[in-house]
Amino acid sequence: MALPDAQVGRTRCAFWVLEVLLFFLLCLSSGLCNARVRGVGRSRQHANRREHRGAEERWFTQRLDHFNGADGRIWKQRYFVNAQFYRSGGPVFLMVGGEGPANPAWMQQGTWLEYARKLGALCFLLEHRFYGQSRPTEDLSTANLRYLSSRQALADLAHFRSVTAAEQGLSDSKWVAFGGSYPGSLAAWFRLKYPHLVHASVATSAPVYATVNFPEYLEVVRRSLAAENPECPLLVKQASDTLYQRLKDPKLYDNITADFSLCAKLHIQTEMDVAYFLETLAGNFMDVVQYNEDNREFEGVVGTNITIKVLCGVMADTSLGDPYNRYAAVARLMLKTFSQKCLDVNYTTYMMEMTNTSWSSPASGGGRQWVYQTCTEFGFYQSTDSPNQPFSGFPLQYYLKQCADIYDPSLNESTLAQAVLQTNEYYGGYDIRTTRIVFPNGSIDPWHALGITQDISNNLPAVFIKGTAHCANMYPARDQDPLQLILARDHVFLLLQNWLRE
Ligand SMILES: *[C@@H]1O[C@H](CO)[C@@H](O)[C@H](O)[C@H]1NC(C)=O
Ligand SMILES: *[C@@H]1O[C@H](CO)[C@@H](O)[C@H](O)[C@H]1NC(C)=O
Ligand SMILES: *[C@@H]1O[C@H](CO)[C@@H](O)[C@H](O)[C@H]1NC(C)=O
Ligand SMILES: *[C@@H]1O[C@H](CO)[C@@H](O)[C@H](O)[C@H]1NC(C)=O
Ligand SMILES: *[C@@H]1O[C@H](CO)[C@@H](O)[C@H](O)[C@H]1NC(C)=O
Ligand SMILES: CC(=O)N[C@H]1CO[C@H](CO)[C@@H](O)[C@@H]1O
Repeated sequence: MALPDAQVGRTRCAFWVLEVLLFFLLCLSSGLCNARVRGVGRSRQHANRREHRGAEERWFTQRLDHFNGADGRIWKQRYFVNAQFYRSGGPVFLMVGGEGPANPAWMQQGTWLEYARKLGALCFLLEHRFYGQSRPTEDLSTANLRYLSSRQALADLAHFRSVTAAEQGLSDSKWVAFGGSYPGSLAAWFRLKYPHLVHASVATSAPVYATVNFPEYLEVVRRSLAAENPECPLLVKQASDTLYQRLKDPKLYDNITADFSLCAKLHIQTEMDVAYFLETLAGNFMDVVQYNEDNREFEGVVGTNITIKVLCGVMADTSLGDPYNRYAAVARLMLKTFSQKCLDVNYTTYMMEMTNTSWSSPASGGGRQWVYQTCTEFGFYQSTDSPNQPFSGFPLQYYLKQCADIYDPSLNESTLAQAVLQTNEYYGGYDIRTTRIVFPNGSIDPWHALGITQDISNNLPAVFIKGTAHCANMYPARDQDPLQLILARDHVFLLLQNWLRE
């Protein structure tokens, strides 16, 4: 269930995920597209269940700090190779890892391999530093996390690309970067910052614009629910307002405990407890919208048959009582779907897990690291600070306080605002200036609000996929794929084919 970036910035395509979910979706990514991660604490990490399946893992030596020539410390970064489609003289495809363990399932399945087969490409997947088995430091202390940033990750990619090309005679080959969600942004930025190393990029569902507060995420959730049934977000709003009010009356805690099948009696001590509880419940809707009908057969993806249609069906079902009762029914449905007996929401436990700096702690699957990146580079906080969205009770301050509580009391709104400004200054935000990057986006994916959604130029096209969610075009094709999705995959292929001739 929930992994932590929900709490702070849910991204991720479902796929990287190897972990298993606990109860809402989980997805602790495994890399490419990351999903949201919430309640890391509450998620269990069986990571790497499938870690060795198929693809052989290899290790590459990297420097800890690419930006300090006086620091000679090194570490080993994990990567995977698939040479099965390679034809001499063909391009090299590099899948960029993201905020979770790299999922070797990508070496067996996925649209990019289809492209590789047609184009004779050699395929690599490089795990992101500080995630999965790519562990540059002995633990995840806040001091060590200073070496975790998108800039260091891009320098890892550049070094991997240069050395691998030199060693394997691939220096004259055209390298193409792929990624979805945060790694989609990295794929775009890799081309932007290292144009001599990367010929083209496919940046799927990529949030290229950093922003401290991201209430637009929930606005898209509202629109995506409304597209199913205009009443649906209104009913959700009534329900969450009612719940928010009831949380103010301790006499109702027994009722709420029973209604939402909580594992322990509701016990509210701080505003953070309230916000965490409300955010967890809203997470049911956020996850379902973000991954609506994404390919559920993909190896490693948390599969469920719960779609926007199903949730809105429950919200409209008058036999379940008033909207508040239906909202509780949604929560119970999600528990049942993920075979959970009860809803374990405890902010104190979550904090204990998020502050644990051990590589063996539950939050080391990516939650502690990703939230650190949101606190120091991107923000992306999916707050309720907009009147045009249906949820209540988890404002920006709730997320900012976590940065201070988890990492360092000196992290506050102004330090993050500065950092976000610098991120956009460094990469250009929406105003990215380079060539040969395609930006596929799904119309119902809440992340498209921070993505490139219109062609910037002939050389920087957007590919719009009506009716799909986060990273849909990266999954293997299915019979039931909508026409738009099929066309989008073909469109990206034609672009690649043309670009590789240039
Ligand atoms: C709370 O639960 C009690 C006992 O089940 C029930 O009688 C009462 O109506 C409930 N109150 C609310 C506001 O749901
Ligand atoms: C949450 O967990 C903490 C520490 O494990 C415990 O002391 C507290 O009672 C729990 N709160 C609830 C509401 O269960
Ligand atoms: C989802 O699938 C399960 C098992 O196949 C089934 O029992 C359940 O009714 C389905 N739920 C929905 C909402 O379709
Ligand atoms: C951190 O997590 C590990 C693994 O779950 C556990 O053994 C250790 O006691 C935890 N450390 C703290 C300080 O809670
Ligand atoms: C934020 O923290 C910095 C130190 O890290 C401090 O100088 C500044 O006054 C703080 N700002 C606010 C708004 O608390
Ligand atoms: C949802 C969304 O923003 N979709 C955009 C994706 O890109 C196309 C351009 O190809 C835009 O027209 C869509 O609005």
